[in-house]
Amino acid sequence: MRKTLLLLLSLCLVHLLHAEDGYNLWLRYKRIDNNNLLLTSYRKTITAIQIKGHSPTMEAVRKELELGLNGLLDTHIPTKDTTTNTLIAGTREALNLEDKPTGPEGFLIISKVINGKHYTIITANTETGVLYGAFHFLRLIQTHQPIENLHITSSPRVKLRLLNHWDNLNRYVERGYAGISIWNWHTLPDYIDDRYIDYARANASIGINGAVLNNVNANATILTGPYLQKVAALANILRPYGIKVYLSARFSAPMEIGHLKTADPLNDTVRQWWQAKAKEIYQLIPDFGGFLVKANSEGQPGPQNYGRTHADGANMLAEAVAPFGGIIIWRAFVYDPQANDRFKQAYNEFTPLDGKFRKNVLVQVKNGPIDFQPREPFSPLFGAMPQTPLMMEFQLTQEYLGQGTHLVYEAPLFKEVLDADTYAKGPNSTIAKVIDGSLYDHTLSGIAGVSNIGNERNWTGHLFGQANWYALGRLAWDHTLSSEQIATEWIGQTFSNDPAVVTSIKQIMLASREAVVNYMTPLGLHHIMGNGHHYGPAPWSNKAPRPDWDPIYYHKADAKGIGFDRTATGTNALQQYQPAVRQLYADSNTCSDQYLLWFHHVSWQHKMHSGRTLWNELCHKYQEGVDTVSAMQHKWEQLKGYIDPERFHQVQMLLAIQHKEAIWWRNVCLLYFQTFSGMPFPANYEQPDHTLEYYQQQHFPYAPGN
Ligand code: GCV
Repeated sequence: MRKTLLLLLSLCLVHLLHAEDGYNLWLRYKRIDNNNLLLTSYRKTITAIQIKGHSPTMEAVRKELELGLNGLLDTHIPTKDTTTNTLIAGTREALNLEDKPTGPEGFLIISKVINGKHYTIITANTETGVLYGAFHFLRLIQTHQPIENLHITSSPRVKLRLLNHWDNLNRYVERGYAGISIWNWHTLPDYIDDRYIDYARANASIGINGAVLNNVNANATILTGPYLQKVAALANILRPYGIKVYLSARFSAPMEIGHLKTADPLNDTVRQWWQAKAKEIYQLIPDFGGFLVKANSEGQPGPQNYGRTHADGANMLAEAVAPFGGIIIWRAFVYDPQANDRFKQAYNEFTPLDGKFRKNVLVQVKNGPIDFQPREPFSPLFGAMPQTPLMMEFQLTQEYLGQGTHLVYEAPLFKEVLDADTYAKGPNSTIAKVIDGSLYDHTLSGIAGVSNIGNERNWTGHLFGQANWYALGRLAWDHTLSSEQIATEWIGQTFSNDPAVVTSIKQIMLASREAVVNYMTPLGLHHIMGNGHHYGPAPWSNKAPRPDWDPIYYHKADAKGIGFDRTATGTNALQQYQPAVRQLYADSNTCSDQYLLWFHHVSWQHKMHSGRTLWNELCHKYQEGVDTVSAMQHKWEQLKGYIDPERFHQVQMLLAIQHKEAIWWRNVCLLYFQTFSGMPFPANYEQPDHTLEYYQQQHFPYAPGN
């Protein structure tokens, strides 16, 4: 009896050890599945590993290759000098090679026969480059690519590839849906959680090379001595993985922690305070990246409090970090309740400052002119500030995309923006070229993703949130990759390389972004979610502390029609784009459906490209969104048995929530807009099963992330 119990217990333990809880992200390194031929060929090609060097970074390379290869090939690969079929990793200098990898972060992976012996060599100009090469090599194996005859050169197109954590010092994450902050400020600097190292590995594996540790709604305490010790401890962990730490700086810190009377950027004492602070930081963290600043936005202090400009503020900080090689990332997310259109504010405030920023300043611009909506036209700032390096800000955390419970693969959104043409220097002046610096010859370039990471076991709450983190890194490295390629890689590493599984999951992922647009904000609707928490639909909302936080400000529905007229007869925000872009949107008859209500107030009877009236098209799109989620659920159900039960079940439950909420969005929006259109729901669509009043009575005081 006792023996049977023990056996059962150990079986349970084995099961637990192998339970897939998502913690290992895309670095699972499971034995090559379903392909013995491939496994045999990999085992033949790599029989030993040789690592040149013992620095912390080369140790990271060694550990990762050992962990990865031993797991994937399910055999012990010795680390030693051996006669043949060896994987060698080292810098070009250490290996004394003639082959030339590119740049400080690029790598080269080549198969070579030397004196009749077969070698696979991973090399780079720097150790970080070697680490990136090692991760790439493991990715090849994890995604079942051939490795016998390699000649791969790769280097990042964008220089700064950052995560922006909106993490507060009390560990509450603004717009975070995956638990509390992974940074345990209370136990730092003495307690080093293993998770910090796994965070570094995951980021390095996709080329992320910087992390802004704290919320842009910043607390000055992070800049005090004790906290800088904690920041330094994290910097020490992340450094071997090529990741620099950055901090969000509160503009009024000289007053709050420096006890000065002002934070005026042109005041000498204030300048000296920041210079001394920078010196203090760099003594502790010699490779500190720099500061990210949200100023004069949503109540945050900034240079305008003193009648100064964004450039005055940014330049003061830039001057302080310049001697140490630091940079300033100054956000362009500004808007003013007095203005007639929030859309126009960032352009109006920033374009006059082009050419006035110091060399070590980047201006960070959100992808769209409003705020990370399911679909936005690109921000007109891209292409409008030729003398200033502009950094892209995407949002990984799904504040407006179903938060922690909806499966939305964001790569198609990122690609749509990066591939958009600004026409700033004629056709093919894409945003990708603005961002990677090539359009205007900038050496500084950057992409940031607002992190979706928390302390939940699987890091991102929704397992598929991991794919958005992954996609950000991969696109920042190479924005020419397609959403589909990135999805294929991620699925192969995260779930399985079985073609049937890859195809099904890919279909789900690739359909998901358009689905969320359709069931939340089709045809160019935007910002019609609940106030404050931003959870769920509330298109009727009209009581926010500022009009530009109210949905009614954006949809402008009335008896005549719906949409925001941003043409010359309205706010003329369209004027901020180049003529060729304006032309795309200016006429409501030729403007693509996707952006119609972003730029036009059109009648309910307006004839759409489909031949339907606007009202019927709206009903059609909302239904299409719901139907796509049903199809996603159906596809997922078919994967039962192909995916471990833990992750299968988790996603299954979340898809059910997504479906329920897609219906909620559809019903609420159509019932509410019907009060203006006065038109019936087409009979062939599902009819709302509650009244508008029912939905208006729902309240969500504890919705997360606010
Ligand atoms: C960090 C939106 C979000 C805020 C966020 C802000 C920003 O307004 O709702 O939570 O604040 O963007 O990007 O600064």
